[in-house]
Amino acid sequence: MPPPTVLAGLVGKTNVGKTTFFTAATLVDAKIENRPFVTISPNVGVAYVRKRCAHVELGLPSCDPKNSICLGGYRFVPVKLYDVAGLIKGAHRGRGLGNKFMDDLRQADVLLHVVDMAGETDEEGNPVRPGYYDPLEEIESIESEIDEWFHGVVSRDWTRFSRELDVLPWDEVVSRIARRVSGLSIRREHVVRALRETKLEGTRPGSWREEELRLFTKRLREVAKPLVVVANKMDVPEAEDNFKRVYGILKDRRVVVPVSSLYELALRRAARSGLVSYIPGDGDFRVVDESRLTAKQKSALEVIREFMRKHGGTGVQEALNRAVLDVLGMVVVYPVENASKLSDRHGNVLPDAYLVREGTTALELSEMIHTELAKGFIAAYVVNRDKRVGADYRVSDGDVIKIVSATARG
Ligand SMILES: Nc1nc2c(ncn2[C@@H]2O[C@H](COP(=O)(O)OP(=O)(O)O)[C@@H](O)[C@H]2O)c(=O)[nH]1
Ligand SMILES: [Mg+2]
Repeated sequence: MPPPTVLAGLVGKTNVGKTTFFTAATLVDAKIENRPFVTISPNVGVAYVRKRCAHVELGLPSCDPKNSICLGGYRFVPVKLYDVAGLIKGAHRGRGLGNKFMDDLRQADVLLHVVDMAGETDEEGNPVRPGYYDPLEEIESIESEIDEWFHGVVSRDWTRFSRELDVLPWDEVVSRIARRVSGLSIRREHVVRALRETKLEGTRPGSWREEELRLFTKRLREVAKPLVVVANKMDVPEAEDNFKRVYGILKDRRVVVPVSSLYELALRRAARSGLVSYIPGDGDFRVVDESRLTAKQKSALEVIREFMRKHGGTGVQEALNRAVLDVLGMVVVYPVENASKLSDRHGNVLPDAYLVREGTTALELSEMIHTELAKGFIAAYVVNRDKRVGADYRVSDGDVIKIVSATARG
């Protein structure tokens, strides 16, 4: 079973740019064979994290990606992106599209909270003049909405549930809690961490007061569904001051990325129609043929270039990368069958890039490649480090790995 696909959910109130971000992030101009990429359903699509491709690191001229894309020396590894229904106050009580929203949220591994940094939408998402609404308020109210929902789900019928726990050994207590929240894509290790960090480890859940239960559910939400702030609409002048202030307040506890989804969308569309050459995540782009551009297009592109110069890009790719690579701590590894050609058995060079959790072992990786391979696991050969390792080896970012197995296929 290949590694589970990471799910990132775009959350936020209405009119902040979720759909613009979603459309931009899932619009990739690349020749892809038989891949169910781009939009899976109206609000589920494939976006990518971007890493230097191993073929560049290893000094090879090119590669033959199958499960991912290589553009300009960067490997784009797919993740699933949800454009979640707009969230409004009271959604956790089923207001608006509350229930649909919460269903989408259940599955997410990480949340991209899209915020209108220009402050041109009020609490309910209605347009107002730029600078009118305080984005910090938006950040806090959406977060507490999510926390409320989460608390409601986890603490349902808690009194009865927790009494049953009190007679069990601690290990079993943790397992029962983990089982209770497994439908929210929460793993046991998340539960363990949240209990430890709230100093509730080893205590009797039946004796927790309401505030201790709240402390636990809040921490569990933060651990299992971390939020990254997408400070969107940074191209609007009023956004600048808001960003400085919000960043100053949040920087120690949140990843906050300045973004213009609008500019990224414009660039990806221009790239698709062949007007510019642009690799998502780059700090600049190139006009392919000046003579095909109208004066209006030219000046629009210049404005975008100016923005990118200031921020190092449009921020869309950066937000995805920070969420998946930094906040979730995922790494990219390249399994190969043929260690000398760095290829699969058909000679495709570096065909697959797997996005896996940091700390994944060589044995776990072999299970993701093929269960048969894992059954006969003998050792792994880390090609880029020229090192033979055992089942417990923890993979590092950029590893090219050949599994040596008694049951190897082919
Ligand atoms: N200036 C600016 N406008 C944006 C940006 N992203 C989205 N918008 C505009 O904000 C409005 C709402 O965008 P939409 O993506 O539909 O928001 P959603 O309701 O959160 O999905 C549209 O008019 C967009 O063009 C951005 O980065 N900059
Ligand atoms: Mg939308």
